[in-house]
Amino acid sequence: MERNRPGGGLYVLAFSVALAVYAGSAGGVVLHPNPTPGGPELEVPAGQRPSDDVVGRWSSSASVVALSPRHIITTAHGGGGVGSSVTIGGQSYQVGWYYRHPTADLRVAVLTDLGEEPDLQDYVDIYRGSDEDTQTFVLGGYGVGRGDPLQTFYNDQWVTYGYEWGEGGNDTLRWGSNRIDPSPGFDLFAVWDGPGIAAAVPYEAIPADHDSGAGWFLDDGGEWKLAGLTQAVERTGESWYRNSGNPELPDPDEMYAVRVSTNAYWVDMALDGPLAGDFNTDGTVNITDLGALASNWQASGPGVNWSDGDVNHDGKVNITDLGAVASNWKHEYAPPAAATMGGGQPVPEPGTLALLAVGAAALALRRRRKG
Ligand SMILES: [Ca+2]
Ligand SMILES: [Ca+2]
Ligand SMILES: [Ca+2]
Repeated sequence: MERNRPGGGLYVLAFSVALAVYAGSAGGVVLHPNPTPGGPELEVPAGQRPSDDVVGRWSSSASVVALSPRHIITTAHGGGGVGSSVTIGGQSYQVGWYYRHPTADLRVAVLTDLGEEPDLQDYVDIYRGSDEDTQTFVLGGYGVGRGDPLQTFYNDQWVTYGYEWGEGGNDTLRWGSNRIDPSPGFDLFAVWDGPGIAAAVPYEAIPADHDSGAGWFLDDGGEWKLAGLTQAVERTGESWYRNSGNPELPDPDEMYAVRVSTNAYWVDMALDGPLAGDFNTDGTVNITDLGALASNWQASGPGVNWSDGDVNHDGKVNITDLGAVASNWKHEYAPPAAATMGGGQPVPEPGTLALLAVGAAALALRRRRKG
């Protein structure tokens, strides 16, 4: 069967203002309905899933997962900048700044508060194993959830082959489940099987709009760990589990998540804080970072981010930030554990000399970009 692949027509669960303003409050991931008329929603029960306070939402766009008292992680494509709001654990915070992964669809944001420091009580560690495939995971997200059934007339009766997405915004958290299927060459992968299919798990679910950045959690010896972040689904606006032309045939929609375990080093670095001046968070302070700073030289405003060259988070890119680049010039990030094992820190270069060299290079870069 011909399948779409990420980057080749898959629907990325992106920011959607239009959906956010609709009335109504369907929510969360798309779950199959209870076959008992009037029965409760078939949602993963409390006690078999992480705490509700672990998953939040980034303004009216994506879902997020808490990793520390003040750090959240989500996909990079989900939208929302510095100063936008994140609601998690029953509280709203501001995004102070965020770190964007140099290649993967990931970013870690640091929350700030207008009054006291954020102190999230519930958060999870990341999954560090490489045995995700075939494991059953729990999926939590603030997506739009299930809407009306999609039906086709077949063998003298109406048969449901899928569901439209709901029309709510991202105001409701819902918990589903699924099984990770092996998919060589891709990150985490699963399909939305129909009820009664042998491969289906209890509370079989698929993400919908606003579930970008929603967590795929694995039970790691009794502790919930973050294994993936929802990135894309096969179809937009609706989810299928049977073939629309012949509903006797299963046709489960695909879903994808960014794998966290293979990016563990980067996530740890983002939580620890990258080197001052490492604006693209690749672990080194070099000409690429200087270029980022140079192209935003003297920029100021509430939306200025770390990636723009703002080391000290004052909303300005200026000589203070350039000084940090100079002090760490050509330095490489070392995890805290390595530093205490006698690895030592790189010897700083003579500050003034480096600052002069870096400053001259910044100006040269800037002139070249202008010209
Ligand atoms: Ca499945
Ligand atoms: Ca860098
Ligand atoms: Ca600054």
